[in-house]
Amino acid sequence: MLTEKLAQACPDLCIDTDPDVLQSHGRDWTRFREPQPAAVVFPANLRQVVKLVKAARQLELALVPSGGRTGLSGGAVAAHGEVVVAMDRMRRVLEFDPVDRLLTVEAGTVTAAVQSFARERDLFYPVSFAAEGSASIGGNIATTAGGIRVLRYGLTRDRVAGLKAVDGRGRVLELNRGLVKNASGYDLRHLLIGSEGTLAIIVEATLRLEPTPPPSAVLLLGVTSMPVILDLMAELRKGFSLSACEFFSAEAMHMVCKARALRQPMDSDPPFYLLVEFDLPSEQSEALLERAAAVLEYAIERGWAVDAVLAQSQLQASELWAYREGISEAASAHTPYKNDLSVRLSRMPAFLSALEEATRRSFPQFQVLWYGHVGDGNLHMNVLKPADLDTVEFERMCKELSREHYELTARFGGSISAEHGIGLLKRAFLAQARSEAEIALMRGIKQVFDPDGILNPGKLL
Ligand code: 2HG
Ligand code: ZN
Repeated sequence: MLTEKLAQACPDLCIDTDPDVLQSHGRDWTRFREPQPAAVVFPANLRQVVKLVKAARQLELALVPSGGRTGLSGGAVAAHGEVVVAMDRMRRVLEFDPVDRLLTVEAGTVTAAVQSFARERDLFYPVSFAAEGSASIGGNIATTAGGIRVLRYGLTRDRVAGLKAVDGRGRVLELNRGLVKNASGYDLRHLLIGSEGTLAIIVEATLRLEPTPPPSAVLLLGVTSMPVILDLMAELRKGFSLSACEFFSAEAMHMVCKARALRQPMDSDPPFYLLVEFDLPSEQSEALLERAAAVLEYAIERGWAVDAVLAQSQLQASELWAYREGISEAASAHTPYKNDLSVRLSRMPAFLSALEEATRRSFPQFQVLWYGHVGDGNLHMNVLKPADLDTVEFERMCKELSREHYELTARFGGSISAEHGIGLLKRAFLAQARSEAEIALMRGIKQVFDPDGILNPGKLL
């Protein structure tokens, strides 16, 4: 048996073949593929990862790197007898330097643990999203996770100052080493970021922390249509320093309220909601709150908004955030087919209505939840499975619909994955998103890093 040979080659590596562990670690949050790994291994350090990769190369074993398994594109799914490389035992903080504001952690470190570490030292790790309590830094880097604060702080890509990783030949790469400036040739760090475990196994990351932001307020606006969201945003950007800007539809609000037994925040039931977070430093708070009231009055006069709720305390703010952050989990009961699209902000309303029209025309029976990070042009379009439809048939229909959606995405100059990655589920559509020349280059790069194709085969490319 291959796993026995692996155990012989890596005697101090923890190898698990318990059926429950194969189930739990062989998948991510997607539910369209059944996990079927041969084994799950839990390396404890860099040396073990190197040994594992070298052994896998000899034994022709495919390796699937796995972090918090919260992915939404099947990037960490092992459905074909692969060996899952779970980073659960590699969660140490390795180094922190307050002068550089750099934190080096092992790849399995949970995102929320990085946030807490920073907070305890009066610093701030800005990458934040609903799954941050389980998602790992290695996984965040593999997909260049975005989340709710991209508007101000950028993506995970913008936080990574250094990487240590093991390529498909078992070579250790130490990339960029925390430098700000480094013009010494190709920046391989950026090739690994977003490569979904297909080029190397990320073992350590050096992350850039930020100063603690000033106090903030959260404003939830009930708005009358998608296009006016952009008008409202433009108006708000004139007078406020925004750190987040999210939108969601009434259907998404209804679903969260039902799933979490929450009351709707407004008496009215507007078709869309816009949630913004803005700095509210105490010395300016009175003036800023007056300004917020004036913007709201203006928005209501113009017919853009119908109502608003303002949260100033931490507790109130988290109550408003719960409406947005609960959507993905609430939708999961409906086996959603997820689309993670992005376009330039200015094109978002026309793009959304084109997607809506295509869906209505081809599959009028499908209900769609619309939500996303409107501040950075990222639209999460969740198509919900009708209760009486078989999952396999639903996926087939959604893939058919995706062809239309991705044609529209190309026409609007957008991307078929903003922050969740291509993984297994979107692989068939890569050619609709990237040119032949780009894909040929990607294949060439893959060949250089992983000549035997043992790292996450079948994902992305
Ligand atoms: C979010 O923004 C996540 O809530 C998940 O990226 C989106 O589940 C989704 O489609
Ligand atoms: Zn998102």
